[in-house]
Amino acid sequence: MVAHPGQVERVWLASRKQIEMTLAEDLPEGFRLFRGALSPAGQRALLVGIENVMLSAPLFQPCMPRTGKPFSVQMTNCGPLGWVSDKERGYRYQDRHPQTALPWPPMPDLLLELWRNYAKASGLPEACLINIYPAGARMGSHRDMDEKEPRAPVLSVSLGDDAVFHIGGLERSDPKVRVELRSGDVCLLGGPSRFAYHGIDRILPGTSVLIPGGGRINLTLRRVTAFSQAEAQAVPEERLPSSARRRSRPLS
Ligand SMILES: O=C(O)CCC(=O)C(=O)O
Repeated sequence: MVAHPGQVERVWLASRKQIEMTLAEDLPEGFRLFRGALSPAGQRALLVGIENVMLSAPLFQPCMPRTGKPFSVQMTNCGPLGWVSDKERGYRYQDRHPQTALPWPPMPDLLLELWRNYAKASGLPEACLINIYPAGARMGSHRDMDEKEPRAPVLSVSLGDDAVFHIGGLERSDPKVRVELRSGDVCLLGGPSRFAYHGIDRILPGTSVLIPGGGRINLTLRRVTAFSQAEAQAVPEERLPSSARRRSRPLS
């Protein structure tokens, strides 16, 4: 049977009732974890979409600015912009793949659907950074600071093996909370947690059979440029810093 788009969507996205939403009190404000947001069929469909992206935007090995030390993850991107890093020019977004010089391929529709469902942000994401973690890879604690729109959250989707993720505060020395991210989980760094330190301590090999050969893929959807005036008007009240909250009537 060929499903029409509405049916496909219901199969791919777990229903709200199936999602175990973690709202533990010790999670930083604004950080949300939606366990199992993507059904097993949705995970397989997304994996196929990402494999297609990698055919036209091959994986590359980013390097630290200045030292040139290679990351332990490989990366690629989809969407209008992609995040890259190299020794000479450092962290940045650009509209071309660093090796092929071709534009990044478009984001699979399913990612945009997840953004609409969970980010609850105005505007669209402009970059999806794809991180590939073999067993033994990690990502050091860092803040996502290269984007120009603080009102947009970062939405993260996990596929494959479980990972130990940590998130802290705005200072590197702030206490950290650790959560296991599993295949199909979606999490959101928004509000006060948008610029919190976070990273991946380790991958737990053999915990998923989704990716042939094992390993983990993480996708982060990001808004890179500042909202247009119309997009800014549509930002939900809770995403505004308190100084910018709208008033119901103008002050006289
Ligand atoms: O792999 C993850 O879950 C985190 C990825 C991350 O921190 C990033 O891409 O900035």
